[in-house]
Amino acid sequence: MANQQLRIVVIGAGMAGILAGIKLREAGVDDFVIYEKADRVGGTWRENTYPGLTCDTPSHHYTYTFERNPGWSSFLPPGPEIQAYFEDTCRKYGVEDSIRFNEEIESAEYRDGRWHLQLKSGAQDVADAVIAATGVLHHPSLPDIEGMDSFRGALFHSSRWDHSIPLAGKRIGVIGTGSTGVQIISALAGTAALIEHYVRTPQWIMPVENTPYSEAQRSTFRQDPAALEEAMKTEEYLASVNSYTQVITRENMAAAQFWKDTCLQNLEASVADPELRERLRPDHEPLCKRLIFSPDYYQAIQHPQAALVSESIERIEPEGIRTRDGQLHELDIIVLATGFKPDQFMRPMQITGTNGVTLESLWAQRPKAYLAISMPDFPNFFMLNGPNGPVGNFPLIDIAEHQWHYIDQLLQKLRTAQCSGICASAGALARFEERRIEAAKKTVWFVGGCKSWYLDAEGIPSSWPWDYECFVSEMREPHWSDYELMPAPQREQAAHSAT
Ligand code: N01
Repeated sequence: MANQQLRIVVIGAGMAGILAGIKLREAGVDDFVIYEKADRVGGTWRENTYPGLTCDTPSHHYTYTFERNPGWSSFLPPGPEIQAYFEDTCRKYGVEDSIRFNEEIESAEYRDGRWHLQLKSGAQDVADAVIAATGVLHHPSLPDIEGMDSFRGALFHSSRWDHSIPLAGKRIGVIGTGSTGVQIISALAGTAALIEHYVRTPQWIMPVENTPYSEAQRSTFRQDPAALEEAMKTEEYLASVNSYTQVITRENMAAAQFWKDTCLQNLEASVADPELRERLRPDHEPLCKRLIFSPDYYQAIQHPQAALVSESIERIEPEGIRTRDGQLHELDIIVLATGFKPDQFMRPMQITGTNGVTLESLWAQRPKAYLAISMPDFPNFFMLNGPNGPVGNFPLIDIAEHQWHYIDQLLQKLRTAQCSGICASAGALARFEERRIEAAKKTVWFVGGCKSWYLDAEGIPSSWPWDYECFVSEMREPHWSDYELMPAPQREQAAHSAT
């Protein structure tokens, strides 16, 4: 079948956008561009620069499968090393030349069989297909605390860290007990004159050894990629992901007990003061919120210059935080480690599909996409890490690679001119949503009854509610009967670069 040259636009140059660039290049697609609103690649790893930033996926598993990194300094990869890895990989695979930095897409409209894109800079582009790789947890969620504007010191969200402010000798308050807040406390205890952790909901903390890799190990990994793969096998990471998922889907209560016992032992063995221990003890089921992996949080919070504040926040005043018991906690810096809005995806872009259907109307109730990838009325618009994917469950790079394998098969239909447009049918999305919501209501995120970023506005968990095998199997090959194919048009191939 004839191979049709497609013009493809990728949105975002984070982990998933870079992957798309590498894979498009590998497939011989030359006519593509990646629009990136910032001035550098890296997505979440570019935006988050807070002290202690670390990924809790073992470092050797936090790479593309085709580009391992023998040089990680430790078992858990530090944020700056991850950022450097993406920058290096992007350069190595020649993707950087295809990225237009400081270009934000304002709107995308499907008209006359193609996507018409309007950029904030005033430039325009026209594409046969769009790949949205815009990330998930990137729009900061700011708390609604009275008096926040009145604070005289520095106040910022964890993903907008102000590095112009020295930390040594300062009194710092950190609000939030997710992975971010815990990592910041661990990094700053002992550096700051005082670090206070404002904990509304104590979290389960899974112990993890963050062992450094020696120069000898790194050298072995460099010289012998098989040794690296072998070392990865011994980490049994996939088994751990499977066990974790079985707790989420509540298929294996023995696994749930294992995770709970391990976290409990960590608490009992690490925190000496019984009163502090009780204030750190969670009252919800483990994994109901995103589990926290930390080698040193309990040690950090017991540092003489650290304090756990369990009293809830009344308001923020010019001098600091006033808690409900009337106490004023005088502070120089307040960090809002209060998480992200998980329902934004490529918004605030205005996206309009066929027959004037807008993304806002499709997502009026909640963000949704067939298998997290495709939406009816949005032909040739595909998402990496779109809504209802396994974000927070499985390693994100692995997810994106599987999703690319799937998307590539959809693109292949276009490349071989079997159709001019392809998207999931309305029926397929409705059936998928029904199945997904039914499964979501059986997960620990729902049954456990706690509040977390996994839940949508109606309290339904939004992440993939099935196990890893199910995800991998769904990504192997599209069920073509779930797709609508628009007939291939007889149209001229024009040159379509941004103007
Ligand atoms: O955010 P979160 P995060 N007053 O939403 C609290 C990924 N990540 O940035 O639980 C007081 O988890 C809120 O309290 P509560 C990872 O997937 C990964 O930490 O609602 N507190 C909660 O404690 C993670 O799950 C890595 O009672 C308020 C916290 O803020 C996701 O990002 C590293 C409040 C928000 O926790 C998000 O993590 C870092 C208020 N008004 C992050 N409002 C890796 O290692 C909110 N809170 C890969």
